[in-house]
Amino acid sequence: MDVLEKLIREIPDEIDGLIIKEGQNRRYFTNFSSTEGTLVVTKKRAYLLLDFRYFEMAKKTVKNAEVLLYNNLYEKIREIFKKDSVSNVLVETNYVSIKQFKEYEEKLEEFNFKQVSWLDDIILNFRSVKTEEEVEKIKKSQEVVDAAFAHILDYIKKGLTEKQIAREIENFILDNAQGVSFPAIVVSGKNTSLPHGKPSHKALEDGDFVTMDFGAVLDGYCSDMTRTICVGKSSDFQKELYKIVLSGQQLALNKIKEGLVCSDVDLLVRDYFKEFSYVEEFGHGLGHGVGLNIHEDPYLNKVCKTVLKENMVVTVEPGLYISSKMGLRIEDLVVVKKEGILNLTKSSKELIYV
Ligand SMILES: [Mn+2]
Repeated sequence: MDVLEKLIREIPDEIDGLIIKEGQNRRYFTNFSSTEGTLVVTKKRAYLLLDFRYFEMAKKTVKNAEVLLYNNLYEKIREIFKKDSVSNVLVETNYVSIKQFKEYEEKLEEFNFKQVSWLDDIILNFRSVKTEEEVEKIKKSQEVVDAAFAHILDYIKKGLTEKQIAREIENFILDNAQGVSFPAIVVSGKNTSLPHGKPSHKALEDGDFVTMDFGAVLDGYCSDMTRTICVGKSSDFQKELYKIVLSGQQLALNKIKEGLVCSDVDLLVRDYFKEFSYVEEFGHGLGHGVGLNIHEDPYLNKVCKTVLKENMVVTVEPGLYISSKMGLRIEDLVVVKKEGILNLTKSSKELIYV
């Protein structure tokens, strides 16, 4: 069933109308991307309100909502609400500022605006479970970053700076996708102890770990991967640390399937690292959902009690960071299935030397 149709069916009795403003939410429901727009949903149908810039294009492509051109947004919303006998309206509490909310109340005073999180919750729920088309788009997006990794292995060598490598990764992604899903992280040597360090002018030296974390946006959908490689020779300690992180990740990859609670998956890896006395060294969550946004529900962390469902797409990215010495992270992007996972990341995870 169409997601917008599904949303209309689930509107609670006491609500008659919804206003959806946030760009990715609008895109999710209508498959139409625009910087400005308003999706108005009533129990009868959905309306996408656009200005002159987008109207003609949307009219041609949007199938599941009536596309309307507006000059005065509030007048247009009033028309729709009157026609469809709306009195109680929900807006997105996550995105609507207090100022904006007051404006709705003032400009559309005959309607009753409510601030409850039902709308935000249901949108997050919907978006966390991907359709087959969405999975396909994320898969294609991930293929670009796998190719970017292969490309960077040819390029990377001692003497190049973190910034040069980050730029090379980003250029590759820009040539092969719509954009990057976040600025590429490339850190080396001591800088690898910072999970989200910024690429610097530091050049790669013998014995450095190099952690590269990057992603693409293709057809609106994000991808995300991390690999850590080694320059020259690695110490026994580096080999050992790499092995622990990799087996921690493998543990989670073997276990993840529909029905597990997110925080339990995180705990599994956390407990495994504890066996090696690493606790503080794994200071971030195990993973996060990926879709139209690079970070979205569900989160594989200590607090997320979401139960994994088939076709949720999550990263699995354990890391260990030894303060001001070194660190490493390995990240794959996977689709949750009934009996396991589909790993979208194809790049090798053996410790690669350059
Ligand atoms: Mn990630």
